[in-house]
Amino acid sequence: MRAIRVSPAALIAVVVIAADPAAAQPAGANYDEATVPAYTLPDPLRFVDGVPVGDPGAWTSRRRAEILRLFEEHVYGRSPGPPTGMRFAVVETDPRALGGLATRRQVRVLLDGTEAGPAFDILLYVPNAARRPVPAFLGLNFRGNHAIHPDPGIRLSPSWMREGDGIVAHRATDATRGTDASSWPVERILDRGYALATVYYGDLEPDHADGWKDGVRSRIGPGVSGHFGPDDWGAIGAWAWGLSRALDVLAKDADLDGHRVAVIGHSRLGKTALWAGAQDERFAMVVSNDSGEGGAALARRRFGETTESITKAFPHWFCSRYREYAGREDALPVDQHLLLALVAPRPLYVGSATEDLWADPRGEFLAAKAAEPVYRLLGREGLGVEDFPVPDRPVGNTIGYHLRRGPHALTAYDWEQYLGFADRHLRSPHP
Ligand code: GTR
Repeated sequence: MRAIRVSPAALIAVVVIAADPAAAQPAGANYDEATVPAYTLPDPLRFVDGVPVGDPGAWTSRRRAEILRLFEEHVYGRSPGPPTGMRFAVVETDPRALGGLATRRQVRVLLDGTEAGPAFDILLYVPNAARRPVPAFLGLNFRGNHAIHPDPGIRLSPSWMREGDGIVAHRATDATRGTDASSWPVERILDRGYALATVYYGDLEPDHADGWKDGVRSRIGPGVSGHFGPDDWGAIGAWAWGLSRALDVLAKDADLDGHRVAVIGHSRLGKTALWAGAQDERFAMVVSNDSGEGGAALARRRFGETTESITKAFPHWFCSRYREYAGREDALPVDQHLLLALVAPRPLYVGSATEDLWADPRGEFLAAKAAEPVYRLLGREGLGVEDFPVPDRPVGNTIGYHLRRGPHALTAYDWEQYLGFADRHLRSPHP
């Protein structure tokens, strides 16, 4: 081993850089709490015309629908309903997977009922030791089902992948098996009595500007005509729609309790989990991990990523009207606390990380806090704390929140909190 000489000054510089998470974030954004301008959020408990939402019935029957429509029209776009003719086939089963810990099932979902039509693959593990029907977590993954665990029985995804280690001509090779395992502590989830279902998000739509041409949006809904209106669905809409289609299938599985399925996602897929959970009330619990701008973080708070940066870098994620709000967040008829409020009264967990300033952890906490009046109206406590917590101290009640120490990632620590939260809220079987 070769000795490297480091001067004390260089050492200090290294320490300073390591202690300044903003240094690791994309440049050009505001990371200074002192310079965040004042903003006013839309009141969740007031209709657009200013009339107060006086009781739970007014929320459930009218205000909820009003907010959902605003998110469709201005942020994510409208999604079609379930497709006609959808069918699925269990293409592989192993009752003794992972050394006997779980039953593995792989399900091919044919969205228009034809082999040639749009399709996606569900990977499902059901813990063998758990009493049926089992509660489940469902989440989209970034690198293919085969990347969540080295289990050689998982079918290698044939779908388009972003270039990277082990990807050849945009297709996965065996070298990518298990490469995303750190985000998916599969054995731990199963040991805790939960099933895990996952789908590769690229099955629904490859994540790039022209991805819609090879995804569900070119085959189902308005994109079939080759034209998207300002409030037609974007990629997040398509991915979220896919989560609902996966739930359609999981709800028919006798081993699972379709009334106790939590939807989870990290980063852009955290935005997607929130939008899926907001629209589809069959999801019994919603988990957003480091979802940031366009997810749990307030758009009006000028900290980290902004509407301008996200709509420039990822215009395909949203409906095209959303771009009109770049630099004019105050003109948006919604903000992200209203998205969180759409989950009420169901349990909602928002996870942030100290070094993920781009996602604005404090803005995520404040959005959860600002969703609380809706939980209260519906007889739930919500967060139940006033102050932004210190790192690694999870807080909350029907809304959970933590600020994990560390970078932008979905980690074993995050999962521990989500599993504990699920234990508190999804434990007892649905009547
Ligand atoms: C970033 C994007 C974030 C977040 C992240 C991710 O580049 O700006 O909004 O979604 O990607 O999904 O990893």
